[in-house]
Amino acid sequence: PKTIYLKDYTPAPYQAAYVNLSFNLLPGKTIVTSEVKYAKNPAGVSNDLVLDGEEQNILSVALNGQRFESYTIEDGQMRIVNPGDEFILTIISEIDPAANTALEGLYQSQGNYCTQCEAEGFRRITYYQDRPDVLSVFTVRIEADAKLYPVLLSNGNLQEEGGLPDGRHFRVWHDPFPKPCYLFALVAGDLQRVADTFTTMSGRQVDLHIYVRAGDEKQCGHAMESLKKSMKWDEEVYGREYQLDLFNIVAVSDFNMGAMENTSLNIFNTALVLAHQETATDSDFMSVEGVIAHEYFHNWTGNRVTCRDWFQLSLKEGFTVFRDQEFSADLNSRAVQRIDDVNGLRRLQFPEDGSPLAHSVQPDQFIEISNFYTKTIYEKGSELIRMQHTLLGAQTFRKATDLYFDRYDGHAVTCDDFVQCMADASGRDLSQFFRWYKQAGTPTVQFSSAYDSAKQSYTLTFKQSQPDTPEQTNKQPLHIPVAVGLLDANGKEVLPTQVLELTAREQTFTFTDLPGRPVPSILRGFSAPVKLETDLSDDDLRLLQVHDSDGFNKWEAGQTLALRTIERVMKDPAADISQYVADVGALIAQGLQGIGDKALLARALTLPMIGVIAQHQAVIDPAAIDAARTAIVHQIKRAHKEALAALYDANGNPGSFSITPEAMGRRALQAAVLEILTSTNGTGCAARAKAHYDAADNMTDRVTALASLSDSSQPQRAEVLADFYKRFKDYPLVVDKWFSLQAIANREQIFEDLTMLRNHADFNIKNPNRVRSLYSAFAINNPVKFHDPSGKGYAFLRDVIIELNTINPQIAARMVTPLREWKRYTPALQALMKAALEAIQATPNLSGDVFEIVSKSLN
Ligand code: BAL
Ligand code: ZN
Repeated sequence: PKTIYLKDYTPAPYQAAYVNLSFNLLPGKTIVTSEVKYAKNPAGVSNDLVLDGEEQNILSVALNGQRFESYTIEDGQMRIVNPGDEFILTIISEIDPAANTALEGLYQSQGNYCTQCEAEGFRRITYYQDRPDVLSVFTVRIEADAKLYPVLLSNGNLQEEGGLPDGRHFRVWHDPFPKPCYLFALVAGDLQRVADTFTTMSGRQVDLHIYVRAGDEKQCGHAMESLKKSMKWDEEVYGREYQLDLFNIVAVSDFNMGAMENTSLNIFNTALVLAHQETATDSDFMSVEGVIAHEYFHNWTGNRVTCRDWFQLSLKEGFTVFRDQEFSADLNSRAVQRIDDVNGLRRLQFPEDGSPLAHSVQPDQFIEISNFYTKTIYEKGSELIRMQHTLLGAQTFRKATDLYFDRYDGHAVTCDDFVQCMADASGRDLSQFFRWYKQAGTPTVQFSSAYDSAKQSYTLTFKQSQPDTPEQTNKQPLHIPVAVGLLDANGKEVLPTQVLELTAREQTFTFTDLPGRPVPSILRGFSAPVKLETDLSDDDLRLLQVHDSDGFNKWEAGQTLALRTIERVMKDPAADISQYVADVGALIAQGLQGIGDKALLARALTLPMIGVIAQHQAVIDPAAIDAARTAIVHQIKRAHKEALAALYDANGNPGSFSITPEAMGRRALQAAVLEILTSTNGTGCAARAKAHYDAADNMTDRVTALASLSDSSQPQRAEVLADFYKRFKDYPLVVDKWFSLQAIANREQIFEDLTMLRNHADFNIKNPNRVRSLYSAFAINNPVKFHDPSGKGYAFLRDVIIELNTINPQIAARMVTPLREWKRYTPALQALMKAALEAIQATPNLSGDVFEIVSKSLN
């Protein structure tokens, strides 16, 4: 496999004035005719037209209407030497969507046709310059059997439609906005349409259509509402209006990603469209809202302004994640949103940043771009945008994004161009800030404080450091915004939030006129994606946990106390943790008095996950972390059983379902309390969890009950699982949950369970959702059994990666990631993880996708 470097970028040799595509969908094959008018790009450095193409049989090539054979094909590229300044190239080829299990290009999902072209799927449809800086106007004709495929869709507006002989029909779609081919989409199928409209800020009416399989229509309401809210939010917050008269969303069951932002024809994984109280959890509802928004927001951040090359992926993804996170924060609870986003970052991105696969937000090289749809590009990328928002302030940031859209609408640009707009609009020098894009690894910020009572002044000293990462050492200091507030000894805020800017390795800030030693609230709202090393005492943290006006830091103080307690118990299982247990009791008491937000209390009562705790360990031993964590939960239960039961009862189901933040907060609080109450897995626990299940009128409560039973050996576990399957066996997304809830069980029989699930009639290796529901759930969310000392967990994952390597290389490569941090584990686990990676590496015909992840992991 070949490495591609950012430094080698040169503009495309040819521009495409228009692209006319014609698809004839036939049984067993699809004939694709592509007619493209090319013109030499004045900025190009070569005279050769080089077209990417894979997995297709060329039937004919014509240049300006004349049969043409003077081309070469080598390594997936067609080369035509010096074809002229302007010409029309027509290529007719044959592809086989039914045989396409990689789910890239044109493929079939449950009989319907759909496409996935980002990043490099278009080359599996026709020969083309498959790169994002070639923008063109697409016209697409689709012809198919009218009965089997009544719905024929592509990007843009419907131009023509009609019947044809032999029960066939056709439609022609035209997208007037030039776009890169990765945004091309086609759908042909037997689908039902749910329709609504949105009136834009300039008064234009846009038709909104969601297409799903018959029977799923009643699960589309939430997605439609989310779409309308997204369109309005983008107008209000960014001044961005939708440009076409139609916006389509199509839901498909077989999809590698969550969703795809193809211009005016978003294609979604059903998991991120369908939502109904009986089949979707609160977290599913939130994901649907967030991802509908994310894909819609791409219309401006990604589509209207696109990426010059794939090294700039975070230009659109980081910015769009930031936009969807802020949208969700505005619609729901800002503090809860931030806590959940940061938890995700710490659990999934920080490990990536500390692994052999660490890469910068604007990487310098890759082998397979599909491996770079990572937490770093997306989530850390979003943090980079957030920091610029913090540094500039909301108003100037908006001025800068206006400038960005004005300057680059219709262009393919770079992360550097984006930051330059921030600099130009604010008049600030952001060259040091740009290091965030180039330096991989999670920085550490240490702080210490000193109070001078004579001078009534207080100093905060910060030191920043950057870890070495593959091919990057001796890194430069970063420009880090640290939001700080100060509280007095009674918890009263004496200094509201200020943003301190760290630019040197060590920096001191002085605050004056403080009659007493203050307690600092540092990194409010998690203002930078760093590991903060705090010298605050437990008493200071307790004060922040009760009084901080910043919701995130209030929670963070409690998590830091929990981490300290876990570390204490890991060192000494008999350690006295009564103070911590009493603190939790105070939180429960507050909850019983109805003080505070229930969603925040739920999060405060949840100890850090094993993956987050692991980030603080020099050598990771998941079983040891789990033992300490569980021992603490047991102590909390023992000390506060009655109060917890009362808190559980006080937050019972009121009988009318809604997804307001209050209702979700109540369910989350009951779930957090139930988790503690059922942690000992005895007969009383099982009875309590079963009662929760029996009383449930929604999927959130059912999943809460099942999660509480999953580690249990009591008979209720099997009863509830059987009932759940029987009720929902016709709902694939719920059957996914049934697989996951068993895969995450930390119980002795897990390996027999996994074998049973793998051999279950409902398991389907070709369906990414099902594969993830079993294998990712196990490898990511069952850390104790995945890292079982027998090595059985690693072997289970290894075998599916080898099997998927030829079926769906993208998904296979994704499955390797839980093994990549092998060097951080105990020597015995390291050896087993390494052996699993080596066995994968030794597989014949290893795909480029898997090769890249495995070989970098082993480096
Ligand atoms: N562009 C790939 C899917 C997404 O990030 O929206
Ligand atoms: Zn995206």
